[in-house]
Amino acid sequence: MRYAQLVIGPAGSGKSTYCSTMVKHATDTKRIIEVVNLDPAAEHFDYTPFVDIRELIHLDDAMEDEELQFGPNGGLVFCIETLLENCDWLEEQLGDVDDDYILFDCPGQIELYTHLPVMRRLVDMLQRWNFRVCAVFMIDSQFMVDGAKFLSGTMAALSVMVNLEIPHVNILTKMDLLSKTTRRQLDDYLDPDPHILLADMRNGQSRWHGKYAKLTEAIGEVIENFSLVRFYPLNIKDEDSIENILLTIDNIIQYGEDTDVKIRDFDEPDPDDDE
Ligand SMILES: Nc1nc2c(ncn2[C@@H]2O[C@H](COP(=O)(O)OP(=O)(O)OP(=O)(O)O)[C@@H](O)[C@H]2O)c(=O)[nH]1
Ligand SMILES: [Mg+2]
Repeated sequence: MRYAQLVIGPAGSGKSTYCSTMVKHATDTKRIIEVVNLDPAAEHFDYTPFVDIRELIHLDDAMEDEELQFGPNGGLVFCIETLLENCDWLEEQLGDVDDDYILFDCPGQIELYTHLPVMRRLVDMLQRWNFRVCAVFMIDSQFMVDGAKFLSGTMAALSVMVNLEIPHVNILTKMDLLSKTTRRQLDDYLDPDPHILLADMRNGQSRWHGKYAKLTEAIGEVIENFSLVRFYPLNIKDEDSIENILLTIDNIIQYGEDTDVKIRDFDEPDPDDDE
């Protein structure tokens, strides 16, 4: 079995920083985690990519081509489609190593995840190659500290979940940038009770809420009834926080399960054996 995290989320939410943080943490704990850069427009990141889409196609190739003449957004979709058409290239680059663990650092164009089929096709491909894939959706914590923004972030997370249909974890990034007071406020949002959050909106002077109160409440009920959305805070300056996130995702994709079983067999011998 092989293991993959599909690191996705809006522009600037912290995807590439997350990848380099995880690689560093893995090295410190004697684990190997590789990163594949899937952003054809990336200019800078702090990790050495194991595979880099820019070696196949760069965003400039799509934008500067006389015939294609794409803008930045269409160009990006074109690049990902080109990657899918060249799946042999990706397969060869990834090799075939059992038990490898790879983070896919994806572009920040939210349409790729909410309604276009390209990422779903990428997931299908990875699954065919024996990868167990978890979607890791980044949201900037600074945009999640009031009811309306929370609702909007939640809806984005939900549409990604529905579009990709794979195990999914939401990460609140940049926790180190929040003040202590704001961090405390954020607690209400981590395991959200929509009633409390919506009550906040109702009590505020939101014109939106006045007009669309029933809609907002219906959305709140969907979130609650399906227990779909939960957020894990990540502070990249705190090793425990990084380790917790990694453990959570490892459990979801059942990384290291075989090793656990072996250890358990050794630690807990069958009592009948003594007789
Ligand atoms: N303080 C702090 N800054 C962060 C954190 N994560 C990201 N940043 C900063 O936020 C900016 C964007 O981070 P990136 O990791 O490039 O975000 P991205 O999601 O890969 O962005 P795109 O690929 O352009 O969509 C950079 O200036 C980072 O240094 C964090 O946890 N803490
Ligand atoms: Mg990036």
